[in-house]
Amino acid sequence: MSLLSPVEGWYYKKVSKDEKMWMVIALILCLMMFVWMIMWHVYGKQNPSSLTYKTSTAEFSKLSEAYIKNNMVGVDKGIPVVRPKPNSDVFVLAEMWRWSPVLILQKDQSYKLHISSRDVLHGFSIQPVNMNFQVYPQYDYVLTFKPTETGEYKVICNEFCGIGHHTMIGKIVVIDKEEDLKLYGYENMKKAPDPVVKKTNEPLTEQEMVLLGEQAYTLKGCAACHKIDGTKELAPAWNGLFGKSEEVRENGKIISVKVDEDYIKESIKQPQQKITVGFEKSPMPVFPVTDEDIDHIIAYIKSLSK
Ligand code: HEC
Ligand SMILES: [Cu+2]
Repeated sequence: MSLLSPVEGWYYKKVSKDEKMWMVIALILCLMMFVWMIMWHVYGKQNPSSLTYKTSTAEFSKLSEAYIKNNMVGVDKGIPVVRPKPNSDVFVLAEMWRWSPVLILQKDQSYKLHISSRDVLHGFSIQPVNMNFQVYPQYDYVLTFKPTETGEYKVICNEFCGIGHHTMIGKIVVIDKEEDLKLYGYENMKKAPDPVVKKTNEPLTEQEMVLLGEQAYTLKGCAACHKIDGTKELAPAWNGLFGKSEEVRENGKIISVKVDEDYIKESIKQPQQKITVGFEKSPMPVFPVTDEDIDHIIAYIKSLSK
């Protein structure tokens, strides 16, 4: 019971005319907006035309890697560049911390983008047009996409995904004519490493090993963190790495090691064993690379220290 009991029958009091009018107006507004929710879906082109399939990270990685390897026309700062054919299926892989590949698309042509993540949740956000799609691991999100204006669009990640989140900036370039490539600096792109065809029984030459290593660096995602220009924001740089002594933390103690084949192998297979000083807070995840890949990568890292 409250201290003062309300006057008997207060709720029977008649609603005033003004109040009634506002209630009716509010009701009409609510109904109008309700109807528009449905109309926008049909007329407003608000909802993306998309399908979603279940996949696995391993399967999607394999598909996208094979797709990129076969369609690569160049490399832009360690990220493969692909120029898909109109109406084709295009694979886009999100991973800590990059979008791969860079896409060169033709204006007014349709493409079927398959987008998925290799690790955690990312957000595929095309700027400045502000189109946003969530990218989950284990789901293949199929987005039918038709660019209608030329230009260079940034793909940023709008789900916080770790220490390198802010560096996760991809690129979609939409061109109309062949000359447009010049506007974006793609007219003489760095050529994709030549695919090396193994001759029977003959061991690969050093040069071929280095090429395959560079290809693995680009395709397997190492380039997302490891740079070859000396910058080491997210991970140790690979240039000048081979043969140098480095401070690492092993079982809590700081020791000095020489970077050689064995150390590189161990760093890739058991990244947590010896953690490079300065990167203790974000050690490297384990990547699915084969022993063969590792040999190629070692050859590539060696070639960057000559
Ligand atoms: C998500 C970021 C990230 C990616 C992607 C990544 N690394 Fe690393 N890597 C690191 C960090 C951070 C370190 C240093 C800390 C440590 O030792 O774990 C490191 C260390 C290394 C080292 C030892 C270098 C040194 O100076 O001690 C090697 C070799 C290496 N990574 C190879 C690779 C290879 C090969 C790939 C691709 C298959 C790769 N990394 C992908 C983050 C990354
Ligand atoms: Cu992200």
